Amino acid sequence: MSLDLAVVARQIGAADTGVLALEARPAVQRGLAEKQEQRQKKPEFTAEQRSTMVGDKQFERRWENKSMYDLYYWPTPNGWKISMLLEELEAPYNPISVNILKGEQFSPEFLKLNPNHKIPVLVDPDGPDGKPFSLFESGAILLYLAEKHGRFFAETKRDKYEVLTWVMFQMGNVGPFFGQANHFNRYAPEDVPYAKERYTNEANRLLGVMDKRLTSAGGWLATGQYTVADMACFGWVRDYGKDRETLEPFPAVCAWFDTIAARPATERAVAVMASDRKAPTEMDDEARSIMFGDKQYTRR
Ligand SMILES: N[C@@H](CCC(=O)N[C@@H](CS)C(=O)NCC(=O)O)C(=O)O
Repeated sequence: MSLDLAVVARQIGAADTGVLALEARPAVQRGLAEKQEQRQKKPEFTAEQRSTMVGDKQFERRWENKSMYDLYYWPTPNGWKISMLLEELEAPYNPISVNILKGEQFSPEFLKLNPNHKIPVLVDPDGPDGKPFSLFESGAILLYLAEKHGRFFAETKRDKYEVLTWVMFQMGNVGPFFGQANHFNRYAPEDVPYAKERYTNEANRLLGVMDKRLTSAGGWLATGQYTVADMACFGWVRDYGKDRETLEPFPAVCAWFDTIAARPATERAVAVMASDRKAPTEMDDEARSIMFGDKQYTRR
């Protein structure tokens, strides 16, 4: 995997001296100057180019550009939320692969960033106090970035709490229940009809709540415009509603979903590491143990 203990240590402020000394080396300075020149010629990178910028390259880029975020990432609904926002913001970021099917989330380096061993994690080299700042929990990351960049959030206090309400709605309801519905419908090793029915009913109930809200609130969940609350829910609807028939009873959700899916930023965001995603049928026993079995439940 692309995690480097020294890099992580630096990001979270537990700096490793070997890493800090690198900046001063002439070869590194030359490399940085060349990269700076290239950047001036071609400042924008495609999502695909960015997704390959791991390891040394990613490390060098951190020195160059204090506004370059690191996004510890895997292409899932919780990961997409953050790549969607970063792409909308056109903020420079390094997507760093954390292959959760291979157990990379359990590495000591990653546990320092998120003791709950889940993606996404964002590291801002220029945190609120000017020092590197690391966050986990996708809702917190969305709100942090939206506030920092002053976009996709709110101008007034009333709107701010509308956005918070619908972000919390996603974090407390949509994520957990859609997640369980997907688990029992697609991944569970045995058929558990009661669980399938309960979580499918809950997911559909939540789609109904969203449908009503979108109908009465101008086509967006929170404030009548596109905000992080919509981004938070989009990936879950995309995953749960893979089979379009699931969404058809909810026309306002369908319209909302298609509008967001068609945004160029969304297209770029969901393309990041897309080829690494595995269907449930492609998961081997090792991946199942990591996600749902003994490896997942080892106390760390
Ligand atoms: N509440 C967390 C949930 C994050 C989450 O469940 N991430 C999953 C992928 S979507 C993960 O990393 N799972 C790995 C594991 O549980 O070991 C958030 O919103 O950030």
